[in-house]
Amino acid sequence: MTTYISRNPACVDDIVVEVPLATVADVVATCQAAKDAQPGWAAVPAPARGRVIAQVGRLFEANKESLSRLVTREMGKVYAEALGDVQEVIDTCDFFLGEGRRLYGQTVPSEMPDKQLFTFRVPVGTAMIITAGNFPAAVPSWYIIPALVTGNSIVWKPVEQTAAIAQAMAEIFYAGGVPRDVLKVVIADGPTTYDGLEAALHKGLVNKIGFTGSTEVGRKLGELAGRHLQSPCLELGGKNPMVVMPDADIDLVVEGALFAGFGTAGQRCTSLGTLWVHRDVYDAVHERYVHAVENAIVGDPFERVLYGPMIDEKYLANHEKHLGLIQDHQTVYGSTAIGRITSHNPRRGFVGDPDAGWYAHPTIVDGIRAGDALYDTETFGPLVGMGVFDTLDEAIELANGHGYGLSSAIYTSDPKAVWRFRQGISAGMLSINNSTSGAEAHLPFGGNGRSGNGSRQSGIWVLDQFTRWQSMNWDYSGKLQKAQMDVEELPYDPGFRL
Ligand code: UN1
Repeated sequence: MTTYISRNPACVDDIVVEVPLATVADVVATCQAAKDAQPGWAAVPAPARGRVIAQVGRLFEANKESLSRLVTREMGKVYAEALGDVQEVIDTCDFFLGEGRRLYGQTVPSEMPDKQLFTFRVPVGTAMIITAGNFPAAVPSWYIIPALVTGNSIVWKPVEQTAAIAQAMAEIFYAGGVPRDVLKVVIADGPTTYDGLEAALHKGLVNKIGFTGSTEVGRKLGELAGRHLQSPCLELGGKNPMVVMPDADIDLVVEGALFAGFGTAGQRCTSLGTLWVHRDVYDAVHERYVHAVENAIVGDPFERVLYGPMIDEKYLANHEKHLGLIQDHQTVYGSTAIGRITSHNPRRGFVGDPDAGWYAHPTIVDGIRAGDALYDTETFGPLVGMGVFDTLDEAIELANGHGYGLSSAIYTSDPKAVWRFRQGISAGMLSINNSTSGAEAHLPFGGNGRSGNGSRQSGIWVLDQFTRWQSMNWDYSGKLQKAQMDVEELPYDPGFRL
């Protein structure tokens, strides 16, 4: 049996868990078990399912610190952010616990007498949820919680790097009252997951795919879902722009761009991609941003640092690969070196032992232009581009031109610029005078273009991902009344004028 060893990325000798990796047959069997359990769960009255979500929320709250410590230990985000990650699960439970008492349908008038129309939300069935490692608690919960309250069963395939977090979360769900077969966790590598999912779809065991991860994998899963006439919920990459107008508050810009670019070591799908600065304030922003990044503390994620290690070796290698995209007309700032931080390639002010983990220097790449490799490549690491613009229209074009459309931001004190930006930006989410990252858990979350297929998570909007509308008409007239044909027309006078 093949196993996966999940390690602490800040101290790779610390093994967090060793888990068996599922085979294709295991994935299919897991889907079958979840499929079999779904009708029973859907038969539980929705308010009772809502109570389960309330109980789950209480348990996440009671276990917030221990789960957050595990999040920091297994995936390396700083402890304050780990607390936020878990808080987002609690917020999501708070939002959806009442949905069991709503799940509203409508009563709709019929065009004929003695007939009534209705709509109902019906669960889609069994959902396969595949999630990334950067938000190991919050992002899965955005799928799992609304899927549960609406009566679906779930097979959750977290990324292997966060296997222990997934197992701990599943135990909290079970303790909160979710039946074990209604929420199944399966740990498998990418190709096995794909093949297992393909086989499960073929057997009719999966009715919905939810995926958070790369655009490349999203495309493959989108094709697979399409072959089975399904529309997946895809939350993919981003190259999130931050536009700085000449009237921006520069202190706020620097603070926002520091968090947006380097929080979670740049491994958020909402992380800042390129900081686009108006020519009039370029030098001022550049100087202060470089100063802030150079002086930021990197290191042990349990200490007071801006960011800790990369999620694992693979993520660090990916970051190093992106450093190879830096071109001659660009200049690098932000640290004493680039690439991996080690005792031989040190970072000033580093906290902890750099050789023990997968740490990367923060890197600002100055001089980004449309057409550069770094203009339209999502880097998913501590790398922020900087570029100049002269007009807002040009900034909007630069902000949209790469085809990603997840998050975006503008810093300005001019309401006209805000509204023009809102209208022109193609991203699904925009921030005014705020970071590109840090979305709240009850607004629609999702992107367009290379960032997703337009599906939205969170809040009331995600309900459309996990339910289908069923419409019903009830004719109690005792005769066949034909729609469009047997409709009474009231007389009117078409020639009437005052
Ligand atoms: C992600 O990176 O996949 O908006 C999700 C944010 C977080 C969620 C990010 N609340 O940054």
